[in-house]
Amino acid sequence: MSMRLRRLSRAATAGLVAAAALTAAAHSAEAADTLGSAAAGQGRYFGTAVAASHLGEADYTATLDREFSSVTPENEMKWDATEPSRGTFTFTSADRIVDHAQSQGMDVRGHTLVWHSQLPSWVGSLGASDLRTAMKDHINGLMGHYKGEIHSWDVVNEAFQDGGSGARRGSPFQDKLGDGFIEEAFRTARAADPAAKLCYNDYNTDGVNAKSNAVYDMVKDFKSRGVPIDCVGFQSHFNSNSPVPSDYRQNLQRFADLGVDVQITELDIEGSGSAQAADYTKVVEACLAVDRCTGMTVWGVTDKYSWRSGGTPLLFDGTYQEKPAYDAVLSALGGSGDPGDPGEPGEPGDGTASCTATYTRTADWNSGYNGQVTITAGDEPVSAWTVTVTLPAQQSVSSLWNGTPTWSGNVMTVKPSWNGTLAAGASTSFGFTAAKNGSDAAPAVGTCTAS
Ligand code: G2I
Repeated sequence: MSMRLRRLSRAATAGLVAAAALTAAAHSAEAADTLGSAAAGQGRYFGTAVAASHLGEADYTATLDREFSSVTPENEMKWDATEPSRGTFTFTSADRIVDHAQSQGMDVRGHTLVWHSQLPSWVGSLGASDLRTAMKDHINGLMGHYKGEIHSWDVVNEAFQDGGSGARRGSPFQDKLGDGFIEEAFRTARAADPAAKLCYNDYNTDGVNAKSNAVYDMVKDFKSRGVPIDCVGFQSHFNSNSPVPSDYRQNLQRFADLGVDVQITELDIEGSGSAQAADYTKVVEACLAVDRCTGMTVWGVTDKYSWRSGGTPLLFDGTYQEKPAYDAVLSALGGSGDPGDPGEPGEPGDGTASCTATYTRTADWNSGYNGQVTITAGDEPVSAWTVTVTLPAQQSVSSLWNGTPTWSGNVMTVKPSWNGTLAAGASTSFGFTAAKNGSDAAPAVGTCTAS
């Protein structure tokens, strides 16, 4: 399995991150902070689980791009999605998410390499020696493909049982390879991508209890023996049966004190209104109180696509409206939801046109792809816009529609053809066909300027 060619050079990545920071700064000067920019002010990321199938929905993608600084593919990197039959890897859906995240300067969490669930049946039918080889091949296949592109990997997920025993959960890995499979997975992962943080991830480990004690003992043992582990993920799926524990912060802290980062990896809290908002506040405050709590991820953008949609557990409702929980999280992060005084400089109504640009790949084939850049006007009408798109050096554009390009090296500057005039908040887009010429990397979309 060869590493994917789309990997951005460090310089290009730094440029993207700088562009994203500029966008965030420009945005906060104009109106309210976002979750991502407010969390960045606290030295944290604020992420969400993303499903590739929703990226074509404009409101979904606009909310994602505006608010979040990190993404976790919800299902697309799991074993059944990536290696449905032995040795045959499929990355199409996961690549869509990674490409999108990179086009927005977002980090990516990898989820997950070794897990008993969403495991294709062929894995369960292997004998011990074959299973060990297959597990290592799977780790190498995924981590190799995304080498240098993943901030943190959930190397092993949910390997402990619920209940009071603190025992390991039965799985093909546990049953055939014994406790040592976790250590083998982490050692393999470190070699596969030394730049990625390696996490153990689980649920019902959010407070101090028998299960979290068992994970704690494992991490302590790993640290004492030099088994490579960098972080522990606390999924944090809460509802009335499993409320935010009163010792949440204390539990995060004791893990951090072992010398690992802690991350809140799949946060959702069923409920609504001020009660839900108060629970979200507790979680954010707990993370901010622990120096090594490096970031938070909510398990979805909108209630309507949540795995627990009936419990409305997320920050945006089914029509992408901000819920009281959103305001609570933003405020706990030190952000401001205050839209300011209309008409004041830097606020809506000040007469300054602005725009944002987002990129998606709309079609993909062996030798080429179609890209689309969507331009959205800010709080004022726009009469003209300009967007720069930097193509990877090898690629070339064979046609472009609904825009007028000029070229300088591999940078194309695109202005409107017929579609310069936009009402406040309205969108238009241009499209192009590119030849890959050996590079499948995503282009970088620069800042949108408007007049
Ligand atoms: O169960 C909640 C999460 C617990 N921790 C690990 C996470 O990976 C897990 O995520 C959920 C996804 O949110 C669901 O979307 O994992 C589920 C599977 O264990 C995901 O559900 C599956 C459905 O069961 C499948 O029927 C469906 O085909 O999602 C698949 C893709 O939509």
